[in-house]
Formats: sequence, structure tokens, C-alpha cells
Amino acid sequence: MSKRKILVTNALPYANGAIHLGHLVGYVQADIWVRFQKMRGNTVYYVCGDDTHGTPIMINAEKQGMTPETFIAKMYDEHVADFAGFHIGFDEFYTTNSPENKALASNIYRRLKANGKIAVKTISQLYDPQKQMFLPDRFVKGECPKCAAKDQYGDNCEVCGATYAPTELKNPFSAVSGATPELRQSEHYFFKLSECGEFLQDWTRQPGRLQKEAANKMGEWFEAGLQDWDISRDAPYFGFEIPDAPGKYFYVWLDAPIGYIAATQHLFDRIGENLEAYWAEGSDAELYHFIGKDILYFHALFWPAVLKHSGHRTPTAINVNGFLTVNGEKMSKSRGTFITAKSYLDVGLNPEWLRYYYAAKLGSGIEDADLSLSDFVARVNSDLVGKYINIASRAAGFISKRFAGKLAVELPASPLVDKLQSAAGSLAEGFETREYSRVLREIMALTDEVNQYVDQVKPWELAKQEGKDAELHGACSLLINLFRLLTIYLKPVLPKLAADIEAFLNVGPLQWNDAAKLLLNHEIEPYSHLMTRIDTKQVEALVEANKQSLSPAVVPTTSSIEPIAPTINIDDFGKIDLRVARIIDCQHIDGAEKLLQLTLDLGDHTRNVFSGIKSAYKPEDLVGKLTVMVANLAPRKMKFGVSEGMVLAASGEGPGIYLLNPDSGAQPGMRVG
Ligand code: B3M
Ligand code: ZN
Repeated sequence: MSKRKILVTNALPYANGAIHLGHLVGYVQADIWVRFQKMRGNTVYYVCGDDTHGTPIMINAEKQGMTPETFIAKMYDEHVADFAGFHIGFDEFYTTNSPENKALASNIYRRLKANGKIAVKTISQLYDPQKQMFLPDRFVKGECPKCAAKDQYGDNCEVCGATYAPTELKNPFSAVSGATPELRQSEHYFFKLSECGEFLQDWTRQPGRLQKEAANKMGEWFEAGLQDWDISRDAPYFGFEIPDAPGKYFYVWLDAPIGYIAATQHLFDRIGENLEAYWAEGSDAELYHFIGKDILYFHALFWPAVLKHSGHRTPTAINVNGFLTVNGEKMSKSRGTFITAKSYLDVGLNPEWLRYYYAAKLGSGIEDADLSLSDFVARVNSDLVGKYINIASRAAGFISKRFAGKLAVELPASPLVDKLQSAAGSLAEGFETREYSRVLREIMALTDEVNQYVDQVKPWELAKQEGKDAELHGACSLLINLFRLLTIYLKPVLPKLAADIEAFLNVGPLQWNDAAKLLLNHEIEPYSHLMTRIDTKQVEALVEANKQSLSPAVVPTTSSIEPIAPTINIDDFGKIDLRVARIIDCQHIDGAEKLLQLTLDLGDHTRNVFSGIKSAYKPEDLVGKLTVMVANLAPRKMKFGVSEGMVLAASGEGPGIYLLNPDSGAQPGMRVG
């Protein structure tokens, strides 16, 4: 097979927070694919970098008393360490705040403009007169225009699920300064996406571009109609100024994907490779973007259109992965399942355990993957240590002690050699198509067969018998060879372990086609233990560590804590009748984005309550739980029915909603006060 030229990218993480286990799903997935392609002898470049621009980073830096440059430099070091810790083998990890990216973004913009794809329109937007800046929707808060719920974001209401423009909020305030925003007009630059429909529909239809689910999503967007895309933001903004437009900056999502090209350029300048061969129109190289499902819109609509109209090639395919749930639920800071990459490494867990587990869970689709912590322990201990490493540990000692470390000149006849060698084709196809869970199932089925052979020949018994030396030597040499074949197949998933095994086998880096060869009459190194079992205590420590550990960038600072409301007296408080309630039923509501429907038991009667907690809880996990409700709130007619009260939940500046739980022993109907 001729050598392929492949460029692979991973989504560029925002430089405003720590890498967590959810991020790692996509990075591990792409890294395995890249390592496999490299083992096949293809020319592969794997690039990524930090996504550094935009208002949230600018504001976070300011809150921490730093310049944005210092802030992103600190994040950069953390991200690099986290990825290295999980053996994510980028050839380049760069930053969007680079001279290359600035030049590329300007050039691309100029070409889009020359091709008539840029429009200037005047828009009205809320402006913070105190901070002297325009406010992105998420930075305006106020009362919901539909249900009057307080403290809602500028784009939608978490209580009633209504969506609206930030200008519709009642009593709006700036989340940055607290000031009352004013409506102001400003000129914005737009990319004329509305003119790209035909090109994009055609691009999407090319075979292999998108997974089925992603192609369907695109279909919905085409049907809804493509709008021009606002690519500018007014100063102050941390980003690149638009050429010939003083005070106007590129919106972060314009220069972020251009960061893929900038990272490639930075790498290629260093190694003397040609950028055009990979990025110019007509390139015969393959280009794959690995992304999470939440950013499909940017990668499958804007990005191919921007590339197309600026003289670049478009992606070969976009590989989308789903989100990560932990123990079947959305990652949660209160449950300690919002787990940072760093904390995982800090408690001493082996990164390859997680790589293996993720691979065992990943198929080529975009479904969410679940990290069940108990299953994680059981699976890794059983598959990796109990089955795979077991093969080497059973055979290696005899080779060193009885045969001076030398493998036999010839192996005993066994169907296993052929069976394992001829699996290479099917396993390669599985890696190529990202069907990792299928690949690992097949490898583990082969591992089971090798273990059955171990149990049949019982090397430890042969070793005790007179005159069985040749048999023992043959059996152990066969086992080491089978172990080597399994190691080749597992190497994309377990690169560090494979390197340790290469040292033990005294061989150079194993390539995929080494599976056609055997290791005979060859001296290996003495065996030292290759992998330990996971101790459940480590996993408990991990969850505990994440109950407190919030990344510095998201720790609420005093200015992000909402001010305390005006003082009330005890009589005012007494008007609020708070009761303990048990959630006896909880249902999704068709068409509601934020709400769950709760049936609450108050001891002597039940209530129907709609609550905007869908983003934080699954219905089945709430049933049976106790909580606290406002029992004398006037019933409110909402879109989906009448809500007879309100359950209490905490929320702050960042994401996350936390339902209040009375201590155990409390009974439904008890008054709280
Ligand atoms: N930083 C969002 C994310 O990390 C964004 C990706 C940019 S990719 C060009 O999901
Ligand atoms: Zn509302």
C-alpha cells in the first residue's frame, strides 16, 4: 500500500480552564488513530493548540489581575502538561495567539473580502457604559420576559425555558459590572454564509465527510436556512484587529480554526515540510478534524465555506465524538465527577488505564460515552492485568531463569500463531474506521484463547518435571511471541506500556507489519512487572479530590458572587412557607430544553412542579430524593402546565445547578425555617 499523507487536528481547548476527563475522550480517540496510522508507515502530522481569544478569557484574566497574555501562558503550560501526562502525542501544540495565526487570519479575511464574501451591517447590541464594552449575550442578566424569573442569562430562561434576545430581559444588568446596559449601534463585519448553501450541501454529500448523525444535523440547519455570520467584535476585545478596520476584532471563532493552519505552519517551518501540500486547494493530503458534537456547527458550516472561499482545500472528514458521562450522569462538581486531567494523574492513576477504558467504550458514532468508575476498575484489572499482562508474567521468568533469556529457535505447532497473525487485517480496519470497542473486544477474545493455552500447558508444572525442558522452552517462547503480537495490536491504545514491552523484548519500536514476523532465537531482558491493578482507593481519592478542586480559572471570585439582597425582617421571612418534599416522580417534557416535571409528596398531598434543572439531573436519579420547596408560592401557568410551587436549587455565575437536600431523617411535609 502506498504511503498516505495525513493531517489530523483535535479541537483547540479554550485557554480559560483545566482539561478534564470529558475533553480527553476526543483527544484519546484521535491520538489512538494517529498512532495507528504512524505504525502503518503513513506520513501523519497531528496538530493542536490553545484557543486563546474572546471575552471570557479577557474577563477572567482581569479578575485574576493578569494580562490576557500572562493568563493564557499559564493555561498553556497546564494544558501541555496534561496532554503529555495522557500520552497525547501531538507533533505540534501551538496557540491561536501567534504571529502565524494573525497573518493567516488577515490573509484569509482579505481573500474572503476580495471574493465578495464580506458584508458590513449595523447592529444594535447592549453596551455596558461603566465597563465601556459591548456585552455578549451570556454577560447580560435580568428577569425573564416570559415568567419574570430573576437572574436569567441574556439568551434563555432556565426556569421556563423561553428563548429571547438580551434586549427583551426586564431590569437587565451587566454581569461584568452590574451596570444597567444601554442599547447602542455598531458596525459589524459578516461572512456571507447565506451565499454558501449550495457549496455546503454539495460538500456534505461527498461520501465519508460526516457521520450519519452529523449529516442529519446539517440537513436540519440547511432546512432552517443559513444566516450571515457575524465575525467581528468591538474593542475592548482580546484577539486580532481586523485589517483596515480600527477598533474591530475578529470574533474568536473566526481565528480559532485558522489556528489549525497556524499550528501546521509552525511545525512545518521547523521540520522543513511544505504547508501548501497540506492546506492549498487541490492538496492530495488527507485532512481530518476530530471534534466534540457541540462544535459541529462551526466546523461543518463556517469552516469549509471559509476555506473554500479563501483558496484552501476543505476537510476530508470531520470526526465527531459525544460527551462523557460519569457513572451515567453529567459530570458534576458536587458529586466529584467533574474530574480534571491533573487530579487523575496526581492521585497516581495510570493514564493508560483510562485510555484503554475509553477505547473499549468508543465506536465510530457520536453517542455519549459513560465512564462508570466501578466498571473502569473491574475492566482494567480483568482485561489488562488479569489477562494480557498475565501472559508475559507466566512465561518470562522461565525464559530468564532456565534458558538464559533466550527464546527457542523454533515454536511448537499451534493454531494460535496463525490466528493472531491473521487478525491483523480486521483489527487494522477497526482502527481505521474508529471502531475501537470492536477492536478491543476482538483482541481480548484472542487474549482469552492464549490464556486457555497457558492453562492447558501449565508451564509451572512442566518446570517441575524432569526431561521437559524443550517443551517448557517451546511453550514459553510461544507465549512470549503471542504476547508480542497482542502488544502490536494494543500499541496505539497503550503506547507507554508498549515501549516498556519493547525494552523487555529487546526490540525496536514495533510497527503494524511486524505482526507478520516472529521472534526466534532472540535474547530478551529479565521480566519486571509491567502494570499494576487499580486500587479502588485511588478512585475514591480521585472523586474526593474533585469535590474540592475547581480549576483556578473557574473559582468564583468575590466579584462574580451575586450581591446580597436588601435586608428583610423575620416576618417577611415567615411569609415563605418552605417544606420538605419527596420527589416521587420525575419526567422529561417533550419540547422543554431546561425543565423537568416533578411530582412532589408533601406528606398529605402531592404537587406538580416544573423546575429548570434538566441540565444538571436525570429524572431517574431524582426519584426518591428529598428536597425543599416553596409551598405557598402562587401557582403559575407555564407553557407546559401549571407549576404548584418551586424547588430550591443553588446556582452561580458558572454552569451547574444544585438541588437542596435536607439531611436524612427529614420527613415530607416538615416545615423548614
Ligand atoms: N475552543 C471549543 C471547545 O474547546 C473551542 C474549540 C475550537 S476548535 C477550532 O470545545
Ligand atoms: Zn422564564
